[in-house]
Amino acid sequence: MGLTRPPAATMRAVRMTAWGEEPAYGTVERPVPRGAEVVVRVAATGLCHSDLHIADGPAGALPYRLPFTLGHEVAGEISALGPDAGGRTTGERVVVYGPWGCGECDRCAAGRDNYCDRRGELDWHGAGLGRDGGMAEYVRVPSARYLVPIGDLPAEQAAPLSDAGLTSYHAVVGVRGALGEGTTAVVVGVGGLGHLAVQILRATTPSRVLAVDIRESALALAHRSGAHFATLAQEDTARVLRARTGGVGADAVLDFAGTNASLELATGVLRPGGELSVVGSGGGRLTVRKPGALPPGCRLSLPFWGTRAELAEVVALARSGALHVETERFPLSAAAEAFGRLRRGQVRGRAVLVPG
Ligand code: FEH
Ligand code: ZN
Ligand code: ZN
Repeated sequence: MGLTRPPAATMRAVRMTAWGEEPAYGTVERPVPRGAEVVVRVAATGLCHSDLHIADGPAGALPYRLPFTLGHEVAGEISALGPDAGGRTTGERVVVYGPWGCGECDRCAAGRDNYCDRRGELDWHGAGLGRDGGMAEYVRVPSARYLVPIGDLPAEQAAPLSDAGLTSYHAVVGVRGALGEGTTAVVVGVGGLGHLAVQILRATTPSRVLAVDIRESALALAHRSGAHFATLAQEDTARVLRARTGGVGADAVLDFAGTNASLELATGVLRPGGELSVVGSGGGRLTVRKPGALPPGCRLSLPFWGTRAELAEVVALARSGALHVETERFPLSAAAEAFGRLRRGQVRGRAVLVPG
């Protein structure tokens, strides 16, 4: 009698199965690691606006092939190691570095997979981005180099560090040269990323931190996160903020909205020689012209996610107690509710999905 293979183990997952349709909560085969791969048992996965862009985007907008599991902001513990995945142990608690690159170019070799030179050739961009991600009970990671130990950090705190935390940290690192003693940083948008940026600025620079948002609830979050001043975005906000800088303007503006309104505000607040970091993907437009509205000597950056080394630095900040992520917890099975709440701007801080 022929040997029969035992039935494959299964798991629950939130998957993109058709473009323009709500992701489906269903059952798929549980991943098994091959070669240098590592399987992580997921404890928490953050929900990002990019997940909405993927879920709501039309066919052809992204190079990804269906179906795949969403979730690019993942924490859990190592549950299985491929035969070539040396140096790690099962049970180790980790956060997953999400922007997987080609793994061969100079950028990937340097741990800057977020700026992989071959990104344009790939039909995926990382965990939950065309490859199966962590909105599931298990996730298969291509290599242990994408895993950062989190020690005893709660998974619900650790997961958002891999995207919201890392993206905010990378943006602050990019402008930190302008943020010495006596300077001012402005954070536009105090949501899942912005509230962490406020904390990271307070923990890693001597700057005064001013925060702006369109929601009253976000102003309270800004204050809880350590902002020296927080105000609603209104007609005269640039004047109000500039007054808080003694009239010289902000040495750095980190725009987590990236809309026409936020970019206009940033332009009106920026100090000559200041840094504008456009982090949010709000589709806003900025005219770069000389002479023009932007002050002389200003520098513009469009940071994307962060590096593997920076993820370890963010985790270390969080483990030191310098970072607290405001989260709203949803069971994985309630992912559709979480997506809806995020779409309606009704999530305070970061939504986190928890399997089981
Ligand atoms: C991921 C993939 C593509 C675009 C933007 C993102 C961000 O969510 C990463 O922080
Ligand atoms: Zn994201
Ligand atoms: Zn690469």
